[in-house]
Amino acid sequence: MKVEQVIDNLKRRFPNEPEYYQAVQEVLESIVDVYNAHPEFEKQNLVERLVIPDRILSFRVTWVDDKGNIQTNMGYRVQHNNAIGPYKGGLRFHPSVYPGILKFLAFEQTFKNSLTTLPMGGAKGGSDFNPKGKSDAEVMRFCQAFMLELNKIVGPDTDVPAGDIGVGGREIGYMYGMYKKLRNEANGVLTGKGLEFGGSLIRPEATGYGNIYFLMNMLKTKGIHDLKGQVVAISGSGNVATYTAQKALQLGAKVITLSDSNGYIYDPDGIDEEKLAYVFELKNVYRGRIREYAEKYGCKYVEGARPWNEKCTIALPSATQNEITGEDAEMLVKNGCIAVSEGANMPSTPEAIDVFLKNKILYAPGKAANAGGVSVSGLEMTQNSMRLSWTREEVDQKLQQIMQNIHESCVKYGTEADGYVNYVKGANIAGFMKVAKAMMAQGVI
Ligand code: NDP
Ligand code: 2IT
Repeated sequence: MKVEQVIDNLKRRFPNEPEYYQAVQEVLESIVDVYNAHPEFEKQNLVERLVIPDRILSFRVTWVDDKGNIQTNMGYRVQHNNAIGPYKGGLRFHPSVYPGILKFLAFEQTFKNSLTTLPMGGAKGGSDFNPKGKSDAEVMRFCQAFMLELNKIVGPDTDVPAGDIGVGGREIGYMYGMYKKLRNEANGVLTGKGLEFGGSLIRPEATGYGNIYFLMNMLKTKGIHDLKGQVVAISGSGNVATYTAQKALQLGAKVITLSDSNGYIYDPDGIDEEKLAYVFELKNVYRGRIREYAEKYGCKYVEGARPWNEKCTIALPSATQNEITGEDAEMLVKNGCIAVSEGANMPSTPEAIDVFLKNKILYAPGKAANAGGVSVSGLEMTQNSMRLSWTREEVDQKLQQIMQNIHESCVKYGTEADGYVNYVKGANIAGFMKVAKAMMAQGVI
């Protein structure tokens, strides 16, 4: 395999999809030596079969807004790879959604899901629908119209979507209702469902909690066993960011920042339990902006910027892709940051990753660190199949064990000659090997 050649072919076949090339390039650069050490992989052209999605469904979504106007959006589902289990991955509703974003996310998801130890393939979907400023009724009508098409290719043993940016419990509920209406089947076709109808305890918390569990595993390798004295910068203020903050607080950290797409707040006193409860309400009930936190608590708000210039010892990017540039990374390291653990998918640019690795800080890529979310989705699928539900403690215990296992896989495949653990390499090789072996065993399909 020649990485440049594979990327050039992708660029020719799928023009103007930079995030997709970026994700593929990072993985291929990590696995190229292992791949080339297995001539049977090249003989089966495994690499092309692995980087190109199995199939992509695109569709028009038509819905009626509150004023009676007829609106259209694009909807997509990218089914990337099902070598190790049913397609699995979230749905993103955001104006920036286009096939290149979903292809990068579905590609990443395949390796992430492989790392979880659970039998799940990789997929991603979504729409360029913008939920901001829409009424509940508009969101419901959009979700119903979206499921009218999506239902044709999903199913509990085929493809199991969940949430991502712009898709949380409310949207999953509306989509699940429509799926049942269309198919007359009550099953585990979606994860992240409400607790009353098959959802798993800890699923809302899982990505954030899982990221902190992964971080603790990394810190343990440096003899650090809690977060007392650590100053934590978090970006985002949605599902992942808020539960990350909650678990970090429980372990004694001082959390100083949160953000949204308009700007970030810096609270030098730390965001405590009470202030965090306000953020949950602000985000989930009023669907407000993080600026309102600064107004309520009288702290600094910086419009149009990300939090990475603030001095911290741990950074947990939890908003979106490419939100940490090379310059941001330099600043983080200069300010004494010892660990970066990614709640978001691909939040660090390639330049930022280089800075973290060169400075040999603890750096966990999203496909390892944020795998807790999809892991508990996998546990939700298991509970649905068995038609029972586990307690909070049981699910949390399983989540902790999975994050520990992922950490061990990264250490196994990512430890370098000088003892430094390159978690990027570790996660990519571990994730790849399982998918590759499954594909080889199943023939040319
Ligand atoms: P939410 O929609 O709940 O929250 C997203 C947060 O990120 C919001 O604060 C949002 O601000 C901000 N954000 C979104 N897009 C941008 C942007 N382009 N620039 C700046 N800020 C932005 O989503 P989640 O918390 O679920 O997802 C956050 C990240 O975590 C994503 O990368 C997602 O792929 C990843 N992830 C999510 C998992 C899950 O289980 N939900 C699992 C694993 C990873 P605003 O309100 O202004 O848009
Ligand atoms: O990026 C992700 O792992 C998710 N958005 C969660 C996917 C899932 O199926 O729970």
